Amino acid sequence: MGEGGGRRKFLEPFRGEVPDVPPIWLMRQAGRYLPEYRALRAEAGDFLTLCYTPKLAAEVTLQPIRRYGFDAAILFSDILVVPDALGQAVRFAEGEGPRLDPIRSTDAVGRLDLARATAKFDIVAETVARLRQDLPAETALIGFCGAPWTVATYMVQGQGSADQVEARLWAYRDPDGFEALIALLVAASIDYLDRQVRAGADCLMVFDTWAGSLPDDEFDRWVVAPTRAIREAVRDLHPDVPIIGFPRGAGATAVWYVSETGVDGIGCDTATPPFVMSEAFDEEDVVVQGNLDPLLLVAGGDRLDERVDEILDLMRGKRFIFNLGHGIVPQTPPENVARLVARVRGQG
Ligand code: 1CP
Repeated sequence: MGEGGGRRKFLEPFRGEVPDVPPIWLMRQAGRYLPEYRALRAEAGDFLTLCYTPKLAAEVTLQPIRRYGFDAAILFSDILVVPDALGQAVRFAEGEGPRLDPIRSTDAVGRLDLARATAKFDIVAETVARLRQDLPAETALIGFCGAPWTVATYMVQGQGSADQVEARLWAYRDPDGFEALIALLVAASIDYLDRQVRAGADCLMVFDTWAGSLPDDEFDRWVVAPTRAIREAVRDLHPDVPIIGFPRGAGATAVWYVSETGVDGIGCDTATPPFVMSEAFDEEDVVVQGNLDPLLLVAGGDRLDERVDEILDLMRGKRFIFNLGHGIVPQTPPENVARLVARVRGQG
């Protein structure tokens, strides 16, 4: 943990404290809803160039901190940096989302290379190091990776998909072959997260956006087991650095996910009712984070205030971090974000 870590409000819930006002940050708090992001993105041209240029990636990370003073900054990068670094070229076509040449065999997994990935991981670590210098001392810095299952869904499908069919079928038809891909991603994620912490990240988050597409037995093998392996390895290396898991769509299985993986924080998605969020994890030693609907942040107005108050009331007295239930969407009016932050802090 970086110097000054003791003063970071964001970390208090992980130390067993319950601040009167919960810490707040938002998933995708840097991004297209901010005019200053769009300007910098146009300058960088390609999205991955932005991710691999420490000066620019650090600047994008800082933009929402300057505007809103969030309690945590999240490294600006993407979960698909890992497959790109491993040698499966990733392209971000304008307005289309990511494109990759699909990997569907053990041979193709064998052509990926963790040793060569570290050069690109180090570029990201350089962004983290810059940020730790440039961020206000009271702002925590969150590093992250995609969970092996979610990253694999993009690697196997070759793009984003609604139902992750290709990865799910490969996992059923050839579990040992698919396991080779997951094992490589576990090793790569551990190495990547370790470099981020050594460069100055105070907390880590593992995004499992597509955890909810798996039935329980497959969930255990492809979501829980890899996340536990990452959690254990990173805890051995950095016992004081908390990890937040985000098994989006896990529903009632989220409690099982917490107890089996040992994550220190649980990100609740939009579909989790706040009264469940406030009680379901009472038996677990875990900080709860969530879960305002990102579209309510687009709509704004009284409904936004009412829902924020409802979540705050239900989570009072808990170890809680205010966040959305999924990332900010591009059409979000920046002034609604300011309104949300003020409301959570009792200033609006
Ligand atoms: O055109 C642009 O400017 C790119 C849009 C964009 C941005 C702003 C992408 C492409 N990635 C990001 C940043 C990003 N992605 C962050 C930065 C930190 C932050 O402010 O939160 C993080 C943490 C992510 C993580 C990420 N990328 C996830 C997991 C979280 C989630 O939102 O579910 C996933 C699934 C991705 C893949 C991805 N990257 C980008 C897009 C458009 C997508 C989704 C593709 C799809 O499923 O179709």
